[in-house]
Amino acid sequence: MVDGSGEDQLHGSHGADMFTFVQDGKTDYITDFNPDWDRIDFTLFSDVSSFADLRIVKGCQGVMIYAGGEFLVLETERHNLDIEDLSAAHFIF
Ligand SMILES: [Ca+2]
Ligand SMILES: [Ca+2]
Repeated sequence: MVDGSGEDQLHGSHGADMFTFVQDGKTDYITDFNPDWDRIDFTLFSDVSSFADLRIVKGCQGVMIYAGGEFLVLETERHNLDIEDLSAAHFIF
C-alpha cells in the first residue's frame, strides 16, 4: 500500500499490510491500522532513520506520528490504538 502526494487515507486489507509513505508534507491517515501485523515503511523519508526520529502522541481517535516534518495518523476500527501499542518493530527505516 503506497501513499501518494497530498493528503491521503489508506485502508489496509485483511491480513498483514505494509504502508509505504512518501515525504509529501501533508498529513496522511491509516484508517484501520492493526498493530498485530501491519507495518509502516519510512525508507523514502530522507531524515527519518530510526524509531528515535519519530514523535508519537495520542490523538482523539488513535495515535499521531510526527516524522520528517509531517504527521501520520493511525486509527483502528475501534479507535483503541495507544502509544504503547507501537514499537520499533512496527517500522522500517
Ligand atoms: Ca500522502
Ligand atoms: Ca504525508
